[in-house]
Amino acid sequence: MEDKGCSREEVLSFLAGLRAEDLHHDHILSSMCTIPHPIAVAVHEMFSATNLGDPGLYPGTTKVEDLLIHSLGELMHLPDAGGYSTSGGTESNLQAIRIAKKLKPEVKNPNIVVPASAHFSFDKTCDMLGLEMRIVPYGKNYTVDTEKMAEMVDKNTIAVAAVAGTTEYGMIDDVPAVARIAGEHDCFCHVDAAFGGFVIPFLENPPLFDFAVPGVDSISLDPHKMGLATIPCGSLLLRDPGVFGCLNVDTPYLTVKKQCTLAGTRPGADVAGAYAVMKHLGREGFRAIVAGCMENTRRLVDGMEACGYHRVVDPIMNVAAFSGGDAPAGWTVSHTRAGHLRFVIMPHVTRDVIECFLADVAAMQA
Ligand code: 0PR
Repeated sequence: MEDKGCSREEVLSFLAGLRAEDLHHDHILSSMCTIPHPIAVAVHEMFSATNLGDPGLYPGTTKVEDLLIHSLGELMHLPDAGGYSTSGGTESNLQAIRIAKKLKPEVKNPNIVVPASAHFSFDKTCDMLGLEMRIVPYGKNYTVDTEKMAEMVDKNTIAVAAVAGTTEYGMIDDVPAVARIAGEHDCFCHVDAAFGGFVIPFLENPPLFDFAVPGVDSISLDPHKMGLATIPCGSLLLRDPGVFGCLNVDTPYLTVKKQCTLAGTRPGADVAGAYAVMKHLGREGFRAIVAGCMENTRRLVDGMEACGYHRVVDPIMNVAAFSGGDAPAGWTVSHTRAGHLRFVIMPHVTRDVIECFLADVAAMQA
């Protein structure tokens, strides 16, 4: 930091230059984040000075968090679910598994059993909590093989997880079967719907994946992905709100005396923005957005197959993966661990963007 500051114009212009080096959203075809809804941006600014870590100072913002959690609970078929807003799916998954561990203090060598699709946040979680991570291979359609999962669970298993909207292929595990396994072994059942939570409820014939499934204990659900909120808004929802108490630490000098969250200081800005988007769009608005993303996903699949690529699975969400070639230069597309070309058709990936991309694919092959 210099001794003497710069003018506002100078600072803004310097930073605008660096921001201009970022890739443009209309060429990013593999991100699970998107351009936030304008109402989220406006509300983010309105709440920029708020800290949910000391709720007594911000009773209004705390009510907004409660409203957001209630809306998310409703979306997951349990309006009375407990929850709090996290810094994204990683924190939600970590906290869910921390709870599972606290609930089984008698297990000396704990393990968790997760699908091969599990996001790398589970690796971090196991490292931090000293857990063995047992990875269940894929069954059909890149979903977890639940028969194998049942064989891998034992008396030291503290939790099993299912993914509803896998990061690489957008698939949905058989959550009722995973919850049954958890029930039979008396362990915790966590559903990672960080991405799918804002997609699956708005599909035409959604499978059961949330608290409507008996035995699901917790859900990760990220407004900062398909919820069009500002980064880093995530959430962890619990069927039994009282269970959060097992994470409590004493916070004697704050306005509340106990805290179960991972972060101390927590933003209210993204949280209020997330609630604003849900209130503004309603289910109808989200249905329209998801329908648009699905239509664009189908167009991409048809266009890619016309160019000789092959879909790896039939997309059921707005994620598509292909074998048979690479992407043309200038586009950001990622690869799955198995080497498939992977697309996430977020709202910023419009029909025009897809047509432009497909034209480049055709030109590359000509
Ligand atoms: N669970 C699932 C199913 C996820 O897909 C992700 C992230 C997480 C948990 C972790 O969420 P946070 O990143 O919020 O902690 N999935 C994306 C991924 O790893 C995140 C992402 C988004 C990565 C945009 C890159 C990017 O440009 O691909």
